[in-house]
Amino acid sequence: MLHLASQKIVEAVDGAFVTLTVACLILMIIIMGALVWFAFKYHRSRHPKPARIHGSLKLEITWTIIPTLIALWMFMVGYDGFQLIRTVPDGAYVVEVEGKQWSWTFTHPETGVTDSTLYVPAGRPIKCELSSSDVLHSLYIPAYRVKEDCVPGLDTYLWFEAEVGEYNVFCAEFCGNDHAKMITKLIALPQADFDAYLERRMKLRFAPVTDVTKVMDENSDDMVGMVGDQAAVVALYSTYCKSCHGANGEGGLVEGARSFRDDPVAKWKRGVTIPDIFRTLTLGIEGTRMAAFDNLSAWERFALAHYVAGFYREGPQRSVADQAAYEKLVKEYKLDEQKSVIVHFPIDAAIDDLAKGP
Ligand code: HEC
Ligand SMILES: [Cu+2]
Repeated sequence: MLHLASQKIVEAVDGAFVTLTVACLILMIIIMGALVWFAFKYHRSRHPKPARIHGSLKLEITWTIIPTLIALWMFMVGYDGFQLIRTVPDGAYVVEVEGKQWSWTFTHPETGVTDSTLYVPAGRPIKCELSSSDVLHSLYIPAYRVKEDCVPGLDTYLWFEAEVGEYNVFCAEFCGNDHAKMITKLIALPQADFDAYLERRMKLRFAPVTDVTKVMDENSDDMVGMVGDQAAVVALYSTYCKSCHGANGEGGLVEGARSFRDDPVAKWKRGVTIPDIFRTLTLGIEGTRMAAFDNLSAWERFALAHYVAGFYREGPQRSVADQAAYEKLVKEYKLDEQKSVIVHFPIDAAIDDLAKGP
């Protein structure tokens, strides 16, 4: 086992937990024991005439001082660990974490890479800077015994250090509908693999959208029309869309959430071509719970648009239709002229376009 700086946190938290549980157990035995013993000893059959007691200074001082000392000792037991948890070691790798109904976004500020899975370099302190764009959330990584609230308008943080491996990440703020669904993974990689991960993500993020067709064509043996890495797309969908639209696009998990299996022509507000869905994802639908997903890269939105369209369109004609829709998207937004940074997607043009109506 690696020697991790944050192993001390694990030991302190577990130590405090066990110590306090044992202390409470002992106190419970003493108190409940006395209760039962007195009930027996002073039962009316044995002790028919109750005594009137008017205070006892000695006793009162004793039962004030002893519990105060116990409480102070409990504070010290917790405080040791608390200090470790609050003190981030120098040179920690920073990840920005945003909680949003109902998913996590992890941003690596040096590279601008964002992901819904928390990738970190192993064996190095990681500082998570927490924020929330709507309600309270709480980032919880049980394996490393760290948990901290994300509070809108307040900067909070936590730190840990991970061994190579995969761990659960939860939202522990159980005061609303779907925090329990904000489940993702912490994946700690050796530094070299982590660097490769960042590079891969940067390529995706800053790739011109036209590169996606290449990926599409290369992988198109049988799976014509699916964009890039299907597992990645499914993971994106599970993270950002499933909680409202359902694992199979059946919809209805929150009120009004569109079923992607509906007859599209009759029911969809914004139309069902890839550019239509792409626009829905970029702008959201005002006044509904369908938010803008402009925190996702254009590639991610594009891939999701394909995936969503795939729920109602099956068969080989799909690729043809998608190809045509894709050409339209590229033309409409001049995506082929955009050398790299997709974040500069011409959103104004899209808004003007929408204002014109269907
Ligand atoms: C918080 C719940 C929620 C989440 C998460 C969510 N949606 Fe929606 N979505 C809705 C609701 C509600 C509507 C219906 C809005 C309306 O038209 O009234 C909708 C509508 C849509 C529509 C149809 C728009 C139209 O033309 O009628 C598409 C496409 C869509 N969502 C895609 C997605 C994708 C892709 C994701 C994941 C990136 C996603 N949604 C995440 C709630 C959600
Ligand atoms: Cu939450």
